[in-house]
Amino acid sequence: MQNTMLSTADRIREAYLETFGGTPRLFRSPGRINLIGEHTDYNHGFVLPASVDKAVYFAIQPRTDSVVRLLAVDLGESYECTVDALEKPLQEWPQYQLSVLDQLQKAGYSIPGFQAAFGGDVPVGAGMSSSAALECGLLFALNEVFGLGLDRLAIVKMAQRAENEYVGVKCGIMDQFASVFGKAESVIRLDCRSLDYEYFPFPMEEYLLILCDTSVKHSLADSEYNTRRLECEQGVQVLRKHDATIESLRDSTPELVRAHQSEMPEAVFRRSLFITEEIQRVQRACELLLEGNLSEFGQKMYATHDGLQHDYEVSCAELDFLVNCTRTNDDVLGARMMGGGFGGCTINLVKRSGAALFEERMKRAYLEKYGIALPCYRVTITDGTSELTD
Ligand code: GAF
Repeated sequence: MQNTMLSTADRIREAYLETFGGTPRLFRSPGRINLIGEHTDYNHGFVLPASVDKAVYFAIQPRTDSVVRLLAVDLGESYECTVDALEKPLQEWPQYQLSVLDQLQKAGYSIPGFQAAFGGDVPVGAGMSSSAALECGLLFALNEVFGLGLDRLAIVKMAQRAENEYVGVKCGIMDQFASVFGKAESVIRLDCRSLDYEYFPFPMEEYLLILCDTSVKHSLADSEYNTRRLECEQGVQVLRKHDATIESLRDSTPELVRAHQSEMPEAVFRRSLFITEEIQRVQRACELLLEGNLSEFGQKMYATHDGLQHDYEVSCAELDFLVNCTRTNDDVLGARMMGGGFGGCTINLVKRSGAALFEERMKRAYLEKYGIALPCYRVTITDGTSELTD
C-alpha cells in the first residue's frame, strides 16, 4: 500500500475516532481517468478507463438504531437522518450518500443505521468522478458491514441508478465501473452494452499520465450532457428508419451516419458521427496498446479531443488552450479533455524524462493566459474499491 493512501486513510480514521470513537472499518474507493472513449458509455459503446491513486476513504461502523450520521471530514460538515427518511437534503454532498440508501431501499434491502466519516483527495469538479467514488465507496462499505451479498457488478449498477434517479444526473456506467473494477497498472476496456470487460496493461515505465486541471466548471455541463444524450437518440431514430436492428449508435458506423446526413439536423449528424468514430477509436487504441505503439495511441487521443471540440462540442476555451499547448511538445504523445467536458482536466501522456519541464511550461502558460495556478496531477493506476486492512 502506498504511503499517500495510508496517510489519507489515517486522517479519515482519526477524524472518525474523534467524533464517534469505537473501531471503524476502513474502505477506499478511487477516482478514475479515461484514456479514450468519451461519451460512448450511454451510447452502448466502448470506454477505456482506469482507477487511480486519488480516492475517497470511508471509516464506518453500524449502529443499533436507525440513525445515520455522516461526517464530511474535508468540509468540516455533518449530516444526520434516519434510514427510512431520505428526503433530498439541501446540501449537495449528502445527496450522494442518501442516493445509495434510497437504492438499497428500492431493491428491498433493509439496513439499520450507521455512522461514517469520509473524505479524500479526488479533486471535486475536475472530471475524475468524485461522485461515483462516493456512491460506490459507501455502497461497497455497507455491503461488507451488513453482509448484503451484493457482487461488484451489482454495486456498480446500483450506484449508477443512485446517481440517475436520486441525484438526477443521467450518467452512463463508466465512472462507477472504473471505480469498482479498477486494477493496478491496467486500463479496462469495457463494453458498455454487454458489460464484458478486459484489462490491458498500461506501460508506465517510460511514460506518465498527467492531468492538468483547468480549475473551471462551466454551468452548461449538466444541461448540455443531457442534451447530447437526446441528440444521440435523435440520430438513432433516423438510422433506425433504414435498419430496424439499430438500437443505439453502437450499432452504426461513421459511413452509415454520413450516408444519412441529409436526413438529420446538422448538430445531430455531427454528434452521431463523433460517437461512431470514437467507438471505433477505442477498439483501435486497444490494438495499439497491445502492439506497444504508444505514439499512435497518443495521436488517437488528439483525434478524440478534436472530435469533442468541433463535432460533439463539449470542450471549452480553457481545455482547448491546454491541449493546444502540448501540440508542439515532443515529450507529449497525446492529450485531450477528459470526462463530460465544459471544464475539468485534460489527460496527457507524457515521456517521463520530459514530465517536469512539461508541467513547468503548462503552468506558466495557463497562468499567463487565465491568471490561474494550474494544478497538475501525476496519476498512477491502482486497484478499484476495497477494504483497507492493516
Ligand atoms: C461523465 C459521465 F458520468 C460518464 O458516464 C460519461 O458519460 C462521461 O461523462 C463522458 O464520457 O463522467
